[in-house]
Amino acid sequence: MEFIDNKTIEDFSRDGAVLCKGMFIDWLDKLRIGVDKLIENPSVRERSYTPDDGTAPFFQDLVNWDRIPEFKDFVFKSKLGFYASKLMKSKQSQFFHDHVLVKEPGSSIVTPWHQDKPYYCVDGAQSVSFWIALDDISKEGCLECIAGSHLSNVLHKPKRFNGNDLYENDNSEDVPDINSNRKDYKILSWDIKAGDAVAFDFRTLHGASENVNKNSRRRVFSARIVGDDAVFVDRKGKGSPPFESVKLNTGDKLTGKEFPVIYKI
Ligand SMILES: O=C(O)CCC(=O)C(=O)O
Repeated sequence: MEFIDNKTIEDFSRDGAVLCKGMFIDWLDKLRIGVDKLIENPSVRERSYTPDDGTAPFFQDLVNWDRIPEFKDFVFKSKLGFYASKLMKSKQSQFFHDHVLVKEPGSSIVTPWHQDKPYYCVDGAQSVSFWIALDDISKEGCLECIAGSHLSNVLHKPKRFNGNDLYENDNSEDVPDINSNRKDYKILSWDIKAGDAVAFDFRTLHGASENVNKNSRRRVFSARIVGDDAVFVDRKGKGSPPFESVKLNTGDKLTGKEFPVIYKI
């Protein structure tokens, strides 16, 4: 099946987000096994939140592709890099990182509106995250993306999902109060089936509700990829994820074993 046609590429360029139906359905079992292994044995980067209201936790962990074989297989053996190249209009795809987000049944933790780029040590206009659903997710519980927000040239202040600032002395603009003014925005969201992916640009404003489903988990594997124009940027803080082993300077081409090339024309 052809998952990315010209319309998908146009929609992604214009809106900064597009739904790719069934794109990774063949990888569901593997990714689910990988998530189970990760929860059993999380990394030092795990950042989970337990709500005060007694509802279930929100598990998060990042950069585990190199130690969870199922994730490594997915990154190198699936068509992830090929799809990313098409969407980014890039000759090559470089893996940036993986991010697992599991909202357990009924978890009340909301993902606040944010852009990913200000968290990251990478600059460039060619980027895509595939937010891959490992469970069916109704539209009310789906990732929401603001159409066109990737083109605004504004990078909003990154915060931890608990509201704490990511960087000290960060004077950048706060994310606007989107929820109080939802009618002013074109908000994209979808009814999602397990195996669907939402592809979105690192600059796109996005967020997600609590797990509206009391009976099922909301497991997501997010795969982040950059294109030909990716360069390292030092944002003067640890960033998220932190890449402590990377010793590049601002403006250097993003290279190193941390960021493998996974597709090249
Ligand atoms: O799944 C979520 O709750 C948020 C996902 C997200 O922010 C991301 O993948 O960048």
